[in-house]
Amino acid sequence: DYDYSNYHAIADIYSFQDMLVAENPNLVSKIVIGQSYQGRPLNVLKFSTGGTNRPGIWLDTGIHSREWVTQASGTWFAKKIVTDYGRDAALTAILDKMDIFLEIVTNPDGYYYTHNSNRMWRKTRKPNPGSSCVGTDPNRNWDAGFGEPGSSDSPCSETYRGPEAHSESEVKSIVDFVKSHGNLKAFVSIHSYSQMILYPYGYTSTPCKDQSELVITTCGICSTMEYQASGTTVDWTYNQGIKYSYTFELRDTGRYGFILPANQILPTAKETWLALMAIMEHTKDNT
Ligand code: 0X9
Ligand code: ZN
Repeated sequence: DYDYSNYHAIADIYSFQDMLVAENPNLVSKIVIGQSYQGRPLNVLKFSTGGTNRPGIWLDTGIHSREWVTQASGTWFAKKIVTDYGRDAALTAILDKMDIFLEIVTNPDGYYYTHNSNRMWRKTRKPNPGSSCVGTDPNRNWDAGFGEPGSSDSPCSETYRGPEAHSESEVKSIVDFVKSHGNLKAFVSIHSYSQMILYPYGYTSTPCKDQSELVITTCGICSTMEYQASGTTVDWTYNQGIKYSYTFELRDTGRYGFILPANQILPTAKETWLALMAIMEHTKDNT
């Protein structure tokens, strides 16, 4: 049985996904939205109880590969959804109206690299012509304030934005999916660390037009910006018309940072699920 209280190699997470589909064929399917630079599949779990192109909720974890508590939490969310459907009234009501899409290993080449070479790797693993430095920051690569302050044009930077918007297959595959789906209503991109919920924008201090609604939905610990960051995922999804677009930053606030001890995985996943449920319910009630 899968051990949700420990960190896992990419092969384990991939087989977990296939098992979940095999055990819950009427609820879960696997969509391959593309492949990574090194050729790994970009797997998305689709949780759906029927219908055609129902309004959708997107969740992604691990776009920054070293943020291990996020992929681990994503795995737990997947199990939680199949456990709670038909048992928990709130989750059941969400899935009777909407589909949930969950990409757990959003940067698979980076995740593999964090297990086998450098635990602190953040970016993609695509080489940069003319530089010995590898990789692009997949949270600076989106076409939303791309190239503005809050990202770097240096391939050696941890926030290198890439040669152009959507240059990274791991990003472009989500872009293509979002556009072809056309009916996503919420989008939560999950990072660590700092324990915050962020809403658009990161690339400009101009408030987004839904700021007042985005704040009341969940907050507590919500804010915009944090620090300026351009080309981020949820600024792009918000500008695509997905109103409920949030970046989460999970545990902790810096004591362990990215190297969060495994005994904090379950508490992190459980507290994060409460915030996700609040956003998903609000989305359902306003869609
Ligand atoms: O800098 C990032 O990409 C995110 N933090 S992380 O430590 N996970 O890398 C935060 C981006 C959030 N957006 C804004 N700062 N507006
Ligand atoms: Zn991150």
